[in-house]
Amino acid sequence: MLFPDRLGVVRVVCLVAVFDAVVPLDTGMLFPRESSSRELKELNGLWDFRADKSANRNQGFERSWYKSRLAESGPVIDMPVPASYNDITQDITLRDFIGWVWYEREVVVPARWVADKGTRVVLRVGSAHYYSVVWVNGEKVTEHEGGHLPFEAEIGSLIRKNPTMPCRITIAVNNTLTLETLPPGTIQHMNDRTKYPDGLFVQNTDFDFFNYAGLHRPVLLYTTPKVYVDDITVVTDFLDDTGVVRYDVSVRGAATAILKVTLMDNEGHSVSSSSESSGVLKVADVKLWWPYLMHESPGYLYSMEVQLMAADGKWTYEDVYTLPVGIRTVQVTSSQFLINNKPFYFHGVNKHEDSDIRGKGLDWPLIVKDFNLMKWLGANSFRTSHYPYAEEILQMCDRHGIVVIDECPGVGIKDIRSFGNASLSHHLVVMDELVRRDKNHPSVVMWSVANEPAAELPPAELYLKTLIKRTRSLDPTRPITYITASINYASDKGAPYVDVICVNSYFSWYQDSGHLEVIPIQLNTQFENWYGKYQKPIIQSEYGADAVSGLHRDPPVMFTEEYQNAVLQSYHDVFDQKRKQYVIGELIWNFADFMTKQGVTRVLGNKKGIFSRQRQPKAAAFLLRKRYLRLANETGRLPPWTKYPCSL
Ligand code: BDP
Repeated sequence: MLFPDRLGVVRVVCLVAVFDAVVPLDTGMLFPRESSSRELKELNGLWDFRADKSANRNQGFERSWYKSRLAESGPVIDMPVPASYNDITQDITLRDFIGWVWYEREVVVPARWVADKGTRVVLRVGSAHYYSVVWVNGEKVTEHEGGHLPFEAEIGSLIRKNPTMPCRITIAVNNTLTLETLPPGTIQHMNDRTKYPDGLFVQNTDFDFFNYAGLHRPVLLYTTPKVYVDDITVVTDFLDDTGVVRYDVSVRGAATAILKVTLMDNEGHSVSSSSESSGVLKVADVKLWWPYLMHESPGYLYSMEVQLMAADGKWTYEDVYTLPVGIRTVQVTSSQFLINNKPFYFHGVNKHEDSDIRGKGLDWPLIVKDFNLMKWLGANSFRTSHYPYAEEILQMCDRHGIVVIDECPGVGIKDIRSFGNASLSHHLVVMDELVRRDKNHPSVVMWSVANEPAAELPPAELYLKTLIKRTRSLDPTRPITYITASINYASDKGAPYVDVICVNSYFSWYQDSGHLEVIPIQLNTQFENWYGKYQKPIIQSEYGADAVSGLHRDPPVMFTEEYQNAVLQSYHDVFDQKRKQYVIGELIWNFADFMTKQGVTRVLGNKKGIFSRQRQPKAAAFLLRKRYLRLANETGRLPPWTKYPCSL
């Protein structure tokens, strides 16, 4: 009822057939960048907005709200983009709204874009949670499933139909989660009239963060020539002092084009070039991309400029696209994670895209503050728990040398019905979209295909195996993992297929609450069991304890800053024994407090942050900082003169 007809869901009889049936994406998704041939117009700011509060949430479609201005079919309010809509108003029904909301904005398109038929005009939505339908001047241009990845539509011919008309963009977004969405959820209709008001339905989910919704990332228009660089793939390597950049450029709009590919150092000097659409660029005296704290100049980036020239009978086309390129390698052995052939130890955080008022909306002050905090903390890495983060964040990681485990939105997959064909088909498409978007980021060193799926259920092993196999075929160069919960040892069913074991555990918290003394034994057992069975390197991908900022008690009691510190300290003692063997990383849960759905275990959200939601440190932040700087000194291979003083 809440969804219009879905496009593109291929239904086949068995999971293996699903693998073959999902057609790989055949267009690129390069991040929109200005160049001498490409212009860009951001559509951030205020949009008209209305939630469809009709009983079946379908009035907007029934009455075709997209056909005329939204304000003509009913009242609208101001809504900032990018932002989640949930915390913007005082309306409790909007905060907890389930169903379609409608955004609209009129745009003045530069006259040249309209006049020049040799120009493509592309509308791009950075992310909209969860399901979106887009119209331009009342005509549908695209729809997209999935809340954390970009989608586009070419709208040039549409806006040329009537050049005097302003370009009216309407986007309907539905946050409903079903058994087949990612993450999954269920809608429950509360039909007992002795208990619930007429028409009440609720969204049930099995994940621990608020289901924020809306236009979460920038919406923009950009241009390319009709013949254009559609995609670029780079894979890097090095031998002694020589860097190796294997690349592949795909061109659209013409059968042939003349290309010039130039790799430049960070001062703009050409270091290698080619005129082939795919090939190998060799870089003498290569400057490798190194992680933060592993090298005195981390995050070194070259620029790959791709110039294209093409002609048809009437026109000539020129396109220029510049891609940042970091040259580095990643490998996994039975006990180590190697970056540029050197052991890398993950000392980092798990994050959320989450903050006051904006919810999951992209916010530059927040992004820069978070990077400053991560660097202050001595964190060299983070995991994009539990969904892909904004590309703008990954670009910051590339430049600052922050290593990323890139996770898809496969979180809360607990119901056996979410392991069926339709779910798997969609999950495969999401991995496709994720790899296509993020494949060229040097900071991304591993894919995570799911968080704590109920891997013990009968269909789960084949589901995970298929997912991992597909991801490996999309990107054979990066290791793959999924995140397991150590409390549920049976959740290891996908472990034979991963490269790195990632384990979450909350000893002395969800089990044996208050008993700090269990941590050394249980954590040791956890590691020995996993390594004994699989002989693969292990990352402690989550651990931690809730602490309400400013709550103190000594001896430590749960929810105080002292207890959070004590949990961390006990975990660290075990990490220090095991990291000499096969433990290759530790990621605290969580970087900052974050909002969740309401429930008896959450007081205004999850408080396992080492920073508050407003990014102020708890005691644990100082404990962790001391540790991370020490770890950087011990494992980071910095030359002695750049060692970081732990006493800071
Ligand atoms: C883990 C989940 C994470 C939760 C965390 C917790 O992966 O999303 O927020 O537990 O309970 O199992 O704090």
